[in-house]
This record gives sequence, C-alpha cells and structure tokens, in this order.
Amino acid sequence: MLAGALVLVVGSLYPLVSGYPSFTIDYNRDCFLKDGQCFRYISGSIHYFRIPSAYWKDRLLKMYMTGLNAVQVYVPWNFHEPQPGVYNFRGDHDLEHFLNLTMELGLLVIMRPGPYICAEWDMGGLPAWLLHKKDIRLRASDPDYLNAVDSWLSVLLPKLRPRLYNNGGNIISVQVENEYGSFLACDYGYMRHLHTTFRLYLGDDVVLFTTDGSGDSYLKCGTLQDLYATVDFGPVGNATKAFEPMRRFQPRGPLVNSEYYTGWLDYWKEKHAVVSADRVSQGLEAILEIGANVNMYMFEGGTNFGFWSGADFSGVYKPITTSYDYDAPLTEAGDPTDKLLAIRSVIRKFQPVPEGPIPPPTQKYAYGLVALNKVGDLVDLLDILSPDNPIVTPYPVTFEDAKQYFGFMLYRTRLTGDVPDQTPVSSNVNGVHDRAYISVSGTFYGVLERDSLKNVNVTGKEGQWLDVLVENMGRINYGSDLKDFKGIIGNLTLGNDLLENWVVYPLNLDGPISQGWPHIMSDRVLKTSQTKNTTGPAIYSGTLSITDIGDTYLKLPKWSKGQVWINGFNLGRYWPVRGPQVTLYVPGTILSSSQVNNITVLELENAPDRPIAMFLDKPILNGTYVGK
Ligand code: 6GJ
Repeated sequence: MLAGALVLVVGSLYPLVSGYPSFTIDYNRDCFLKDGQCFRYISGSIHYFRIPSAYWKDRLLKMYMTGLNAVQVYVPWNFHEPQPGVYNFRGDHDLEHFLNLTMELGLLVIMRPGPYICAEWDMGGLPAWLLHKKDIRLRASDPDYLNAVDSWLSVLLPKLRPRLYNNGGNIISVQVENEYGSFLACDYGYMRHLHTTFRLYLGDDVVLFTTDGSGDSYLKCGTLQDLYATVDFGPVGNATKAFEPMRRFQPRGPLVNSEYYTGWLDYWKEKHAVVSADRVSQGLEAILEIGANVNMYMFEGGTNFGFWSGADFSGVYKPITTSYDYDAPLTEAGDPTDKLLAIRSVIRKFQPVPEGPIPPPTQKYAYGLVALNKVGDLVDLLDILSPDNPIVTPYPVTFEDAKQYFGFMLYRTRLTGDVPDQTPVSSNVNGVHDRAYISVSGTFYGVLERDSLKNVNVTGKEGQWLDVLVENMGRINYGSDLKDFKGIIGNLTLGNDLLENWVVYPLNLDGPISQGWPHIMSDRVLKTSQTKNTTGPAIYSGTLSITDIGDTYLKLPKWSKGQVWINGFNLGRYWPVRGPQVTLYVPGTILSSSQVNNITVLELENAPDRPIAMFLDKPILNGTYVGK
C-alpha cells in the first residue's frame, strides 16, 4: 500500500523534478531533445482539410504503420473563419478532433498555423474578406491585416497551448508564417509581430521555427532571432550540400528539411506530375543518413473539395486541380502505394517501424452509369440561386465587393441597340478573373479566360440580356500576386462600346443544393427543363441507388467543365476537356445505401446530348490535355 502511494507521489512529482516532458534543442549535440534524449523526427504532411473527417484516423494509422513518428499539419485560416468573427471548428473542420486522433495514435505533431500557408489552397489560407480593404498589405505590418491576424490567432493559438509537448500534449514545434523569405515584402516588423504573438500565447519554451527554400536569398528574409531556421527541398543526391544554406543561417542545432517533396501538384491543362518511388526513397535515405530531421510533403494529399483549390501565377494564371493526390505515398483515396512501401523500407534502416501489415487499399466501387436530366438553364433559376435583390451598378463590381468569396457571379446588362454582326465582348485589361461564360438571351456564344481567351463574338437585338457568368477558379496562393480579386476587374466592352448599367447576381449553389434542391422540387424540373439545348451554363440532376457503400470515382464523359455535388456535398470542379484530371474522387462517406444519392451538376459550357455520369473503381488523373 505504502509503496503504491510512494509511486503515486513520485510519479506526480516526476515532471516537476525531472523537467519532463520536454522538447527542446541541444545546440551542442545538434539534435532535438525529447525528454532529455536526442530525438530525430521522421514526419509526413497530411491536410485534414482535404480529407473527410471519417477518414482521418485511417490515414494517420497508415502513416504510423509506415514508421513515421510525427505528422505535419497546416491550419488554413479561411477554412475556419469564413466571415470576420465567425468560426467553424465542426465536422470536417474539427481541428481538435484531428489532433486528438494524432495523440491517440502516438504521433507527434509539427503545427504550421500560418497565418499564411500557401499549400495550393485559396489565397494561401488567407481569408478573401481581407480584400474588403482594397489597398491592404498582406503578409506585412499593415494595421488592418495585423488586427485580423491577431484576432484569428487569439482564437487558434489557445487551442494549441495545452497540446504542446511541454504541457503534456504531442505538439513538438510550431512554424511561424510560411516561407516568408520567398515573399517580396521582407518585412521584419511583421515577422517580429508574429514571433511576439506566438510567444504570448504559446509560452517561451516551445520550439518555434521558420521554413524557407534552401537558398541564402530565401533565408535572408525568412529567418528571425529565436525562430529556428529550417529549409525545404526535394530529392537530391547530396543532402549535406542541400543543407549548406541552412547551416549558414543556423550554424548549430538539428538539420531539418520541413518539406521534402514526395511528388508535386497538378495544374489544369498541364501534364500530371509524378516523381518516382526510387527517386523519393533514395533522396530520403540521403537525408536520414546524415541524421537530419525530415517532413515528407505530402504524405497524404487528399482533395480540394468545393472551391478551395488555389492557383499559381508565373506570368500566367495557373489554377490547381481538384485532386491534390500529389503522387504522394498515400493516394487521394488514402491507399498505400509502392512509394509508401519504399519509404517504409528506408525508414526501417534507421529506426524500428511498427510490425504488422500496412492496411491494404480499400475496395472501390464501379457503380456504373447514371442518366442525368436537365433542370434548367442557370439564368432561369436565379430565384433559387440568387434570391436576394441583385446589385444594380453602372460598372461591374468584384466578388469581394459583393461579399461573395467563392464560386460564381452572374453579370447581366441589356443590349442598348441591335447587334446584327458578330461583335466582340472583351476586357481590355485582361480583367476577367477567371473565366466568363457569355450568352445573349439564352444563346451561348463562348468563353473569356484570364490570360488566354480574350474575345467572344456575339450578335443580338436591342433589349436582350447579355449574360456574363464569371467563375472564380481559385485565388493565387504563392508569390507577390496574393491580392487576387475575382469577377470582372475593370470593364467589358462590346465592340468599341463600354458596357454599362449592370445587374449583378451573387450565386449561392451550395446552400440550396445542400438542402436537397433540385431533387426536392421535381415539379419545377419539368417546367424549366423545356430548353433542350445542351450549351451554356445549366443545372442537371440524377440519382444513384447503391446497396454497398464505398469510395468511387466520378467521370462525366463528353461533358466540358463545371461543378458537381452529391447529396449536397460539393465534390469540386471537373474539366475533362482540359485534364489532366478526368475523374473526381467520391468518398464513400457522402454516399447512402438507404436512400437514393442525389447528383447535381452545373455544366458551364457543353453537356453531351445524352447526359450521363459514370462511376468507376479507378481514378484517371493523367488524362491527356486536349488543348481547349
Ligand atoms: C512550398 O513552397 C509551400 O510552402 N510548396 C511549393 N512551392 C512551389 C511554388 C510553386 C510556384 S509547391 C508545394 C509546396 C506547398 O505549396 C507549400 O505550402
């Protein structure tokens, strides 16, 4: 009895006496110290915000079974604060549930709360409502930006503090900002402000770090006193050489590659990116060989559901695909790959990996064909999709002006005279952000596209509606063009005439569709589906009945481009005529075997004469780019 009590007393005193748990840096032995022992982490990036929450544990277990002892987690600000002061930490946004699962599985966590995260995510995770102040200076010491950042961090960081390793949790380190050295502002005041704020909420002993490209020019602006400088690079032969820039800025302490690229992202209209398992595993071995710490970016990529994908800008606008498979060791559907097995074999050379099999790929279902029916042209459905009064304005307003941050807005203006001859609609400032679908009185004429399609010729009669449906394809997430306003930026012209006197409809598709529209309004379908034409923006619907639930892949053969929902869940954008992605991942978590599954499609350009949806048991992510 006495012995038991003694153990209890000593046990409860142990942390006070031993100073453990603790996670710190040993600058003499150039290692992390976990409870006083040198520790090297082998980590993988997983984005909870790109995976249905019901699948989080499955992915994390596979990462654990691969031999990882840590996971790296971004937190997208815009995913959790959709409107100023409105927060969402529920369901697929439940960050703390995700972190609880990591704890349950014995995985350590490297947090990357931003506030900017890049990540091929809309505006790099920054909320678009920041752009209400048109001259705001993002990622800098702009008072309005800093006020919004401080407000967000005052909500987020207190959630992390009790989870810090030194407080008994599993968060071993926290990144401040993200590759700030790649951003032209180079505003040390901003980084010092973040440093102070992170210390205020997280305390003085948590390891705070920065990550930058492995080059002096990056590290010059990305590093700061008291923030441990780390770098990122992909597979290289000579890891020691690759770490040299880090050593110039961080002469002592553990070597850390915070983003070891295991694959790469995909852009619409470009070839699907792949990186061989050999190249990745050999590069990993070179890093582990020299005792460095590593985080594999990505280990599980996932999906840009909804409208969340971002874009890059390298002279031209390059939107990211819906799939974020990233050719990662775990596929978009969470299936282990040969790359994962190769990585596991490498890890096993340096530290024990959990015995037992890696869970096998899950069964995928080829549910077959579903006939879809036209509900109606989009402009005939405005009472449902834009029920509030439209914005009446002499000149076009942006999405942000209208407080519409994602998806689509319809800009309408009446023709002020007959247009008997083919006459171009265009933006002389390349101001269509990002695509506009042009119709006159229900006749579809074509597409304007940022940085490429500059004119659409139309004809029409005085008084007819010129309809310009503008699609936001995702805000730039990297580089100096982060202030990526959407909509018609500037003006449109018809021939030599300025188009004025607009009626602008912000469209809310997610709302009605999540409530069961159009399926619950079958009578309405009959009335509005008189128009049988298959061109121009229109809504289609159908139902899928299944007996067994599982993951599947949706293909829309002979469709052009659009958005698709199943049971009200926004699966993301499809664009098979561009590729390389041809199928959309459909997680079984959104499907039902007890009632029909409602499929809703917004086709923007051309639907097939026989509109069908096809459910396959394999993905197609490397479809050829057909030059449209
Ligand atoms: C990282 O920088 C970023 O920190 N990274 C990439 N950068 C390349 C920029 C392309 C123009 S690609 C994949 C990763 C993530 O974006 C990461 O968030």
